[in-house]
Amino acid sequence: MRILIVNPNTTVAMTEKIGAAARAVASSGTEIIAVNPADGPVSIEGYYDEAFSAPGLLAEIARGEAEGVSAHVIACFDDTALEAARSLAVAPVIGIGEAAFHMATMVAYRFAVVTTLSRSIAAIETNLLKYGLAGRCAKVRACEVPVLALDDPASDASAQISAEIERAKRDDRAEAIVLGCAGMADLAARLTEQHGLPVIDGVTSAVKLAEACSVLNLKTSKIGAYAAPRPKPYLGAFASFAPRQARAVDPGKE
Ligand code: 5HY
Repeated sequence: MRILIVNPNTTVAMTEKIGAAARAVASSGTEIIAVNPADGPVSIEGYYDEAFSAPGLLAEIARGEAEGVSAHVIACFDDTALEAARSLAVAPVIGIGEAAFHMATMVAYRFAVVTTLSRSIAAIETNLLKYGLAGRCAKVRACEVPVLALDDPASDASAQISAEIERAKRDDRAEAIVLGCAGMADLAARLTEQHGLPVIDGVTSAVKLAEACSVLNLKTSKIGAYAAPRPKPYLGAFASFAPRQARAVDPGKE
C-alpha cells in the first residue's frame, strides 16, 4: 500500500523528520510518500497560518487521489483542513491530532496534550470537542517553544516539554501524554521512558490507523458530511481548485 503524508507547512526539514518517523513504524508492505506544499507558511502556529496552509494541503491531497494512494495523513497537529480533505478524497484521511487522541484513550482514562505555543491551544481544544473526546483530556498545555525551534538545541525543547509533562502528571492527573506537534515525532519513545507513562506521537499513530483503514478496505463515506463538493466555478487564483463533475449523477439525486 502507499500512504501519502502531507506536512501542510513548507519546511522541508520537518517533512523529512515526519517521513522518517512514519517509515520507522510502517509495515514492510507500506510505502510512505512524505510531501509538503511549495506555497504557504513555514510553520503553522494558530488560525491565520492554518488558513493559508489549507490550499497547498488540498492540492497535495488531490494529487494523492489522482495517483491512487491507499490513504492520506495530514501531518499537522491541528488537523488542518481535515474535513475539506475528506470531502475531496475517497481514500481515508487521518489527522495526526485525532489519531493521537484516540490512541491515548485506548491506553489511559485521562490524558493531557503538550503542544508548542499557547496560541495553538484553542484550536486543539476545539478539535477535542468536535471529536467527542474533550471529557478524556484533562488539559492542553504549551511548552512555549515555537514549531521551528523544536530542533534548535538552544531552545532546550525537550526539557521544556518534560517540565510540562511533569506538571500534567502532578496537576492534571494525566495518565498519558499526547505530543501536540508533528515536529515532536522523534521524542515520544525517550519521553515515555523518562516519565514513566505513555507519550504518544500523532504521526506514528496516524500511519498505523491509515494502514488499518486500508487493510479493512475502509474508505471515506461520501453520502453525508464528506460528500464530494458540488461542481461549480471558482474564480481568480483558486480557479484550479474548482470541483468538477466527478461522475454522471441523476439530477433527481442531487
Ligand atoms: C504542527 N504546527 O504539527 C503544528 C503544531 C502547532 O507547523 N506543525 C506545525 O504548534 O500547532
